[in-house]
Amino acid sequence: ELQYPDRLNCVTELLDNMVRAGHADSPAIYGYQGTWTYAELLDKVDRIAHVLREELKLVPGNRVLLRGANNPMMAACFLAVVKSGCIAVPTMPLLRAKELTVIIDKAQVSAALCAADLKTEMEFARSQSATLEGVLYFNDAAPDALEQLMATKPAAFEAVDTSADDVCIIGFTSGTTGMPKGTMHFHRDVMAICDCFPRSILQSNADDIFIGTPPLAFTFGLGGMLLFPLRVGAATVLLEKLTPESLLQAVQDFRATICFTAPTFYRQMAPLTSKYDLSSLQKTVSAGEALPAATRESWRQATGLAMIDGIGATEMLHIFISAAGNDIRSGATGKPIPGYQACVLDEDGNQVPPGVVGRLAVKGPTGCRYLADARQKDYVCNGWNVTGDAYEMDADGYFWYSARTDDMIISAGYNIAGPEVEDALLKHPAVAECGVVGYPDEERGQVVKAYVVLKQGVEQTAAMIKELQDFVKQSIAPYKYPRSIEFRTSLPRTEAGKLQRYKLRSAGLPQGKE
Ligand code: 3UK
Repeated sequence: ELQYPDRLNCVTELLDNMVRAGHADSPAIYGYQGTWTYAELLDKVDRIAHVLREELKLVPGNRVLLRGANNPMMAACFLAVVKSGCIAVPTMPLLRAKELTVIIDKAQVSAALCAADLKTEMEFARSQSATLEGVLYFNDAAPDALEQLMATKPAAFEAVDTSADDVCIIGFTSGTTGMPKGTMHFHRDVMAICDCFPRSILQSNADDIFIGTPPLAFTFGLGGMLLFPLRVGAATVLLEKLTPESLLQAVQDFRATICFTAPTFYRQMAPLTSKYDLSSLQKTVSAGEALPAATRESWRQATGLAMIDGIGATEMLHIFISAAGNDIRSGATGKPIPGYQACVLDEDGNQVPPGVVGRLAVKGPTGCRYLADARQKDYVCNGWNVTGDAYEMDADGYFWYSARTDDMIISAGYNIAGPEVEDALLKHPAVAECGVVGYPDEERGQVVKAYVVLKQGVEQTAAMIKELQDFVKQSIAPYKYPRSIEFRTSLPRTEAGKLQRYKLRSAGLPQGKE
């Protein structure tokens, strides 16, 4: 059981106490512009906290929108907001004004800290909002920029004495359908995620150097790229706009030891690894979507590393099922990490026996609290968080991913999980990426349709379609093979690297069909 004091500000624990505990001169944040030690990070955070209180007139409980790519100032702003007892509302850099407006309204945001390169959309959103007043820009040389105001403030700020169960983050889900949902998390939850996955699965320590792609606005990135390293006195490398090549280069340049990214990035990096010195790398974490066995295998062949897969969700703040080392079973996500429980439920909410596919439900130190959203009752039932994923548990307690429940393909009465077909296709040497969805069909209801990106130099021919279909029939039950295959040069993905299946489903449909 994780125990935290009733009065708790997570930034005191993650930053002030680490400086006090001897990490003042340890590197906290690396980048190509330079390094910030823990003491330097604390200095910035305290000055920003003064700006929030004295210039923006914020009081504890106010919601503060955060916008920016992964960079040191973005991290400092997040920590300052939470240290001053306010609630951080981080937003994905690519969101447009319309989506921002929805979030600002929903979270009743009163101020924003925004990277200067995202000013246009920010100003537009501000003009639409009744609640948002103060906006300050950082990474900016203008005389009214955050940096200039910080320079006038003292580098000492006493953390606001928050309760362990005061909300400190409202994380928004990317929500492909309907309104984005805000998920509320407490100071206690921040500590809990730092003390679960990193301790039992990663076993990270002060010598680690974290690196990766997930934005700090995505709780996968907020944990992996900022909170987890701070908790143990380690360093994080914060870089914007990473490509598979530049991430590998950065692993080499900063001698990173732990990498966080999505399966598609690992697939793209695997064929390039021989050009870089990756000898520093010890652990690689994959999350955001299912890790196909083919990707796990190609990564192992390229680097010798056993990928750590983990399923997390914005609702749960971070990863709750995972496995590392000898506990890894290729194809399975893993077991509930210590502190969490998981089970599989049927449509009526009853537990199903091992080997039966149903809805994944989890329970633990973190959980779902939607901000003013009727969908809360669908996500939390009898104390269990029901994630919307179809999973199966085996007799040894391992959890095997099947598909998102709303992505299951039903063809001629069969339930077919797109990711299983994707995994089969990815084992073919000509396939770089693929996405498998259901396509409406008069006779079968739906047919399995695959969108395939071929590796460079492979020709898009009818013979290749036939070859891929035969290949799938040989590796999984033949009725699952894609009756239709369409070649693409890329697939639609979110900023976090998740395949946008709804876009594939509506691609090529007659107008107005979905
Ligand atoms: C899917 C996975 C299979 C699954 C997230 C780590 O992805 C994160 O949060 P989101 O709210 O999406 C949650 C949904 O994504 N998913 C995530 N990881 C896996 N499916 N295998 C996986 N390893 O459908 C889940 O319900 O965007 C991931 C940490 C924090 C996060 N917020």
